[in-house]
Amino acid sequence: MRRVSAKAHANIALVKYWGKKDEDLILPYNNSLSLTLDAFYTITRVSQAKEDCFILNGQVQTGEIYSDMIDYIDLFRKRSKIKDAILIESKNYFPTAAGLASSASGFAALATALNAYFELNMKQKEISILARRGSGSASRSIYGGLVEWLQGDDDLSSYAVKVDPANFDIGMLAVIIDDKEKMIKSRAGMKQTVATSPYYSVWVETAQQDIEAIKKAIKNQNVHAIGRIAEHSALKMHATMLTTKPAIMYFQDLTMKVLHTVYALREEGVTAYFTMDAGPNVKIITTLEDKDKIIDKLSEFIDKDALIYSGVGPDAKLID
Ligand code: 2P0
Repeated sequence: MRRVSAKAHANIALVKYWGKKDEDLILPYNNSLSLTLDAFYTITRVSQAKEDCFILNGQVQTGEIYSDMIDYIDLFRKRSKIKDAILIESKNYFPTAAGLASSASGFAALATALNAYFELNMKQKEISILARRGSGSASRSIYGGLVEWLQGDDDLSSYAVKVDPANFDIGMLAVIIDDKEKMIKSRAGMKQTVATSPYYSVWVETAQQDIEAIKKAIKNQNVHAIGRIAEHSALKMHATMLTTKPAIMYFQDLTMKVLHTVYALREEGVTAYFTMDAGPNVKIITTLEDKDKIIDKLSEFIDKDALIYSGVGPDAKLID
């Protein structure tokens, strides 16, 4: 029986993606840039089957999730001589119910596995394009280190590239404030922001400056400059969310307490900068050297299990 498995790691954007100029192809309005994380990953196995089936974290998927998955598989199957029905078994290995997005590592692992299963022989660039068709941020999880998603202007020009392997001391401390399903999913939220936020045009206009600045900071391996730019990008993205009609507000009381603790730690000379995605959880950009100082301070009011540090993760790859 034919069978392949792949592993891909999650990523957190330092310069964020928020809003699509093409919703079908998933083309973003701006380039984004992320750090791939070692501690969070997905393993996906694809095997020959009598009929298509999708099992996610042990649960057979039905309805729209299943039919969307068939459409996704067909992107690969149509290009291949192999026309097998397949079983997809995908499992997220996140240390707790992390409340972190798993669609990035999920579609990156799946695209990597489907490329091999259907013998398409695609290179990483083409795999990134097809990962993007599943979920925008998945385009970036094809690579380890620091990765830029080039927005492009059509299907073939929108893909990720590795900017830097990040062979220096940088990592992220995930602070899990709420692991429940988010209020508003990213896909619906960003659509509403593009349609109604008066700040959206400013977001698009300034994103490219952030990309240029952070690439310079990366070249200099300057974690403080990287952190400053990332924090600013996250706050700008949340400003577009807050000014969406109706408002999209992911901040909770505890979120605010964590953000102010980051400011206080920074005053004391600790390397700590925050970023946030479409949810109340905070990720703190820091170093292996300083992470314990942050954990000590945050564990005064947050459970230690909810504080997960991760270093830099590798490229998506096939595994045995
Ligand atoms: C990012 N996020 O750059 C941004 C920041 C959340 C906030 O990419 O519709 O799951 O599948 O392309 O990639 C989450 O959105 O959305 C995301 P789709 P995706 O990481």
